[in-house]
Amino acid sequence: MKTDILSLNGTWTLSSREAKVTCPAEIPGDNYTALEAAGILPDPYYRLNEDECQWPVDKDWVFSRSFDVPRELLAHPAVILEFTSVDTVADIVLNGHVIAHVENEFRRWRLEVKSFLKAKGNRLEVRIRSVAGAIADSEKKHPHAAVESFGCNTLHQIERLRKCQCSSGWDWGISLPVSGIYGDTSLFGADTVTLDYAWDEQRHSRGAVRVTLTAELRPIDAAKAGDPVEVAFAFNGETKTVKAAVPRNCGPFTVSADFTVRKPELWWPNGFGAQPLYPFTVTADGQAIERKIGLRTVEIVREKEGKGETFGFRVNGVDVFAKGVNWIPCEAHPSRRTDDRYAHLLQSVVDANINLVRVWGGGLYEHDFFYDECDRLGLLVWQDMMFACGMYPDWREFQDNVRAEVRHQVRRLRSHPSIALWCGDNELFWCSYVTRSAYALCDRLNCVEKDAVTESDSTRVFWPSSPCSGDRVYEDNANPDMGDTHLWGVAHGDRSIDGYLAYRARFVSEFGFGSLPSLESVVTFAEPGDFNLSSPVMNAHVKKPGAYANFLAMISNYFRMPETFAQTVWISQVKQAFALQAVTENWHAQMPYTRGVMYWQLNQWWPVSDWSSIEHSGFWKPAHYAMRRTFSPLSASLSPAGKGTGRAFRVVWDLPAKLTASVRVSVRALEDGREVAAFQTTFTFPRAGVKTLRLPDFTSDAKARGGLAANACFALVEVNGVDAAGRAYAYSDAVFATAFRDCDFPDPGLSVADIRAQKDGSFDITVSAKAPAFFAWLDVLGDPLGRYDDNLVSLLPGRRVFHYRPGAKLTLADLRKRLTLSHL
Ligand code: BMA
Repeated sequence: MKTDILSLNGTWTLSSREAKVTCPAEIPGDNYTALEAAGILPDPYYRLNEDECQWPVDKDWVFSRSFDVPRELLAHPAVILEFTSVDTVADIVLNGHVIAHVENEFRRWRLEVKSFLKAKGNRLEVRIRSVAGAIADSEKKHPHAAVESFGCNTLHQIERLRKCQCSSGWDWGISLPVSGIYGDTSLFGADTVTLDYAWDEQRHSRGAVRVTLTAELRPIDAAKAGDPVEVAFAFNGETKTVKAAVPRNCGPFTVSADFTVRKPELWWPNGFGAQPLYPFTVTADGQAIERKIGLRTVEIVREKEGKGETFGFRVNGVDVFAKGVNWIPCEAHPSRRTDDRYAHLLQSVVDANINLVRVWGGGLYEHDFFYDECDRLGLLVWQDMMFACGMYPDWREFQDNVRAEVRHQVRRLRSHPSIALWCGDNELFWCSYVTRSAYALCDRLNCVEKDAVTESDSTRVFWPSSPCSGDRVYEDNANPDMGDTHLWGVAHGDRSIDGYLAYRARFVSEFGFGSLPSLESVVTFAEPGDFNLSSPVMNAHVKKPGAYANFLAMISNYFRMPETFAQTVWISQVKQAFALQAVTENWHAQMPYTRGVMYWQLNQWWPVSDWSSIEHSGFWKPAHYAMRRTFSPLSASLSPAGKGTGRAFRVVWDLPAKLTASVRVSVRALEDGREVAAFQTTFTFPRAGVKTLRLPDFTSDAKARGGLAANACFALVEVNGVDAAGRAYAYSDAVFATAFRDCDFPDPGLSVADIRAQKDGSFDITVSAKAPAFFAWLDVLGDPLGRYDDNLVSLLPGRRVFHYRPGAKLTLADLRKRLTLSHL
């Protein structure tokens, strides 16, 4: 918030002399969005259009506009031109003067421009070097640099540019190497200083939190040492004004004020309590920064244990099992990264009982709104620095550029209570493990980052890389006994999940299973003639080489082969849900050895076959419902606990409260669901923990199956619990003695018995089954944002009511027409 400010957002002109193109461009925004809106580029997501949309990468682009400046603004001793983000290598030209050369999408630029301004008819140009040209310029300047991409980008050596690394494609990403101007662009006035950053630091003691608020200020060029500056801090009903002066070196300086919050209401992660936020405002020189902080402590606990050490999150002194997900940028077009999209995705994260989101290092330091939502919703954030899967340059200017970027981003974000940890990168240690010669290079970059992070925020841990085993440990970063681990053996190679079930790790920060997008997404980019896995269009919409073969191999290992394209889509989604759930619940049940599981990945950046649990349209794949069930505070692991132990059911309770639980396991006939054997027990969890139940093993013991063949039965596991405050928790799922492909499933005769419209626009849908149904799935076509209270469930013969909340208004008649039911 600034008193004298002129927004320069709005309609600019985009042009390229080489491409002979001129068209309007909305700023904040990017060249692709503008070119598509002008009909110059086709929709790059459709069929094979990606290929036709690569030429802008070779062109230089100019964004320009004219503007007048109000007299009051020009009356200030300094007028600052602010760019939140310019992507990437560009000259900023004001009224014909090159006022800055910029080379980093992730830095903010504040330029003093008063001497170049006039009251009327100013012309501002941002001349952006073509993405390919900028890489080539760098190669010419530093021809011997050991820069390397490990397989994901279409633009060789994009690592030379400080730009969103997945913008030229990834193993799930379309190549859309955008150029643009993002965030707000404005002019504002300053008399002595600019107010650059504001943050808090907290000291917790019994019954009180001491909060120190700090402002970082930068004197304008005309300021002199000793010039007075007044900074006002308003927090918790008090305002404190601090008188300061421009320091002798006229460089940036900080001013602080202390406050005490008595009887603090603490901020908790999702599931552990509320998220009270305390607003503060810092004002200086007519400029203000407003933030909302949460009172909490957060630690990364690493204690010697066995062969290695623990790795886990502790918030307000309470251990939090991290139920996490990896986040990639939510759209390939920067202009379409809207608040609505963020809000939907993050609410979906919370609704799936997730408490940790990792902002992955190949994407972006996210928009402010993203972190505001995480604060509001109780999502811890694992924040990578933006480096991924490559070897990065180490020449001096590059390092300086990185240092400035990290300083900016950490200062910008550090007041968010959600941010729990800063991490150096994605898989750089891992990649340098592949080519050992890269250790030194990787180390130099990591040290620059570490210095910049710790200098900017001493309250949080800097975790060097994901995955890694600790500070500067380059050789041993796949160690299951230390640090975090990425596990990709199954999804990228094998076809069985058994390897994962037998694996134990401290903290699994990446693993995943892929699927096709739903047919409703497929039809947005493909025509019926393309509906074949090896068609050019379907191949263009999967980026991981061999992914479809992997899907089919895994399907054939667990399920019967699908016969139609539509069935292939559906079974690929079911196998993703099944595999994610089986593996995650197993690791969850290894608590507290394992203290976190973050699956790859939440969202999509365009419609594609990948590992996401939510589609580009916002649609929850079956996997998202499965993960919601898996991540419920009371859950069960239905997989074997380890070799030679027979089938052990483990019940998991991951909240700190006391809980009384009851478990009922009934073995039933597949043909009609009749019960042939049952086991029941009740016990108490004094606190979070895992209870292993040794049951008669129905997989190997025919008696435990009431004499039924192994492929003719299933077990229904029902877990219920009540905590000390009387809150009820429930979990139920089915488990099989053989692979699904070995079973002859009866036709469950699923039908909709009744639909009742509710006053609030939602519906109660009664589904009836004649025989047991597995992976029963409700889907209202044309409503990607619709939500069900539960989905992808096992049904016994009889009726069950599902609550459905449409994403957009829907009549009962429409619902009847569009509701579909599926099952295995
Ligand atoms: C991990 C990620 C991404 C990648 C994903 C799937 O390595 O960090 O780089 O998209 O695996 O391969």
